Amino acid sequence: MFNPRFARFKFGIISLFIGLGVRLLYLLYGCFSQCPLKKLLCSCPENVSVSVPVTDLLPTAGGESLTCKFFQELVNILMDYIFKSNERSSKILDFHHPHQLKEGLEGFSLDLPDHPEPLEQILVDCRDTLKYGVKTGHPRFFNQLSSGLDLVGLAGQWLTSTANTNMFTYEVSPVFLLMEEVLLKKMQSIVGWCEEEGDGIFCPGGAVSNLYSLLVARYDFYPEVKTKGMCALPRLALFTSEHSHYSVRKAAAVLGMGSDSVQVVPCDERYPSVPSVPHRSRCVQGLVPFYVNATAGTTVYGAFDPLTAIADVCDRHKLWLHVDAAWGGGLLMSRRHQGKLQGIERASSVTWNPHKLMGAPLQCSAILIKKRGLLQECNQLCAEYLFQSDKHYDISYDTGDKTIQCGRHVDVFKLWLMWKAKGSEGFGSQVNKCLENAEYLFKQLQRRADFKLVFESKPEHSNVCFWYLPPSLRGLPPGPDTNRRLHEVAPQIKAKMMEEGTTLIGYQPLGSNVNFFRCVFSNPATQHEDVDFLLEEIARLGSNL
Ligand code: ABU
Repeated sequence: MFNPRFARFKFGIISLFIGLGVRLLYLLYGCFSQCPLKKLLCSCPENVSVSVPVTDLLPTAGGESLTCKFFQELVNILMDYIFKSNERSSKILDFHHPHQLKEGLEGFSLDLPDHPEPLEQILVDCRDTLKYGVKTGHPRFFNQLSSGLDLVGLAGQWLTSTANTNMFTYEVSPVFLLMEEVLLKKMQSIVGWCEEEGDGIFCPGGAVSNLYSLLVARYDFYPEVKTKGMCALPRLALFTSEHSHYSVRKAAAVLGMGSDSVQVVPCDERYPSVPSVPHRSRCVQGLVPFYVNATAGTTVYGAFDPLTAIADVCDRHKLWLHVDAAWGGGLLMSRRHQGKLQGIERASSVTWNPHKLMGAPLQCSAILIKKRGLLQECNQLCAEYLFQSDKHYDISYDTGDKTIQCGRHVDVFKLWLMWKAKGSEGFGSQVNKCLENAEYLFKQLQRRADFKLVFESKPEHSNVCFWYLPPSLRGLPPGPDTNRRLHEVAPQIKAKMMEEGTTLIGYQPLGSNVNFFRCVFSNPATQHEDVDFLLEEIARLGSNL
């Protein structure tokens, strides 16, 4: 029924918001017209042509105007991409098969020329590279644990590339190394370690972080391994759940223990059965147990291993406890969800990837080691051309010898800058939003007859796993034949999805579960309307299967 008082009230509220919006735009314009970026862009000459060779850029004398123009054009290309990534109607990908990209498309050629191409062509190459790539920042990209495009993080990444330095010594990375120390201390305190505890390093991805944990754990028990190798050690055993990340097995193989040294702890639906984690004093098939990996946020199900119970077993049997919180670590930023990692403070090492749930641009992954000094002892070789002991500053900041790398990318600045821009609270809200989206999807799936959840209980993380049931499979009795047909549904829908490029989601089989979709939320740009779109799109693409 029409209520004139309510209508006047609504009109008043709408007018207020429009008024505020106009003022805000005016204010932003005012700020922009004063801002250094505007001044820089406006100082770039308009009449400079980029149809010249790259050799005319700086450091060629007088190359300032052209350099400025080149970057202005590049910024335009990047801005166009960023705007498109945020437009729901734009495609996430313009899919082509590898042979098509290799053959070349509309002037875009991967071949490397003998003669220089003009800057104009270089800019076209930049644009085309983005055109045929995947917009992982699109609100409807659900394919990977890392998604979204944090603009402050992007600014940080750009600054890092501009600085173009190496993280091995303080003499070439003074500010970045101190930022790394600040970040590691902050993350260690969030994990729950005390002031005197904690060491770590940022390294290239969660798999490498996990490899570090195994490397350092082995060194802690058997320091002779560094010089004598595996032949000086008993055959070792390590433990990890069947749903843990494959990098644990890979690390065992890389480190010469062999992937057979990994004892896979079976899972009861989502969780490992703790009692089967072993005793260090007792050999398991002739192997000596020394290390347990517990996962905080499994890759597919987003499940949290029972950390406290596993820590009890590790304490009792003096085993190294590593927590792979590559995916789940972000939940520590949320007061609402951090309790799911109860017990992580008892870990001897932790993997935590801010490039996943915290949205830092790829890549940004930390290995945190509780015992200080171990990383350095384990890895240092004191190459004198880099790590001279007679430098005039505090050489403990030459942290490069802690790593297994020599050259190391600056992965910290973007995270440090994002932390400044959001504060810890901002990260907390971002994480909460991702998990709220997961809960929303879960509720939608509960209501629909054309989808089936893999787990009936509420998701712990932002992973939601489900099957789509096409009309031809609805109502069929469960059994091997139905399963065989269901197994083919997700790949067929995914193929169509990639061809159409409207959204993107991953699928996989796991254990006895045939191919199912895994939706993950880590992009704060995603809204409920995108979740609704995803379900409608899967139903549309699968309607005739
Ligand atoms: N464990 C690396 C990330 C895998 C994923 O995005 O699904």
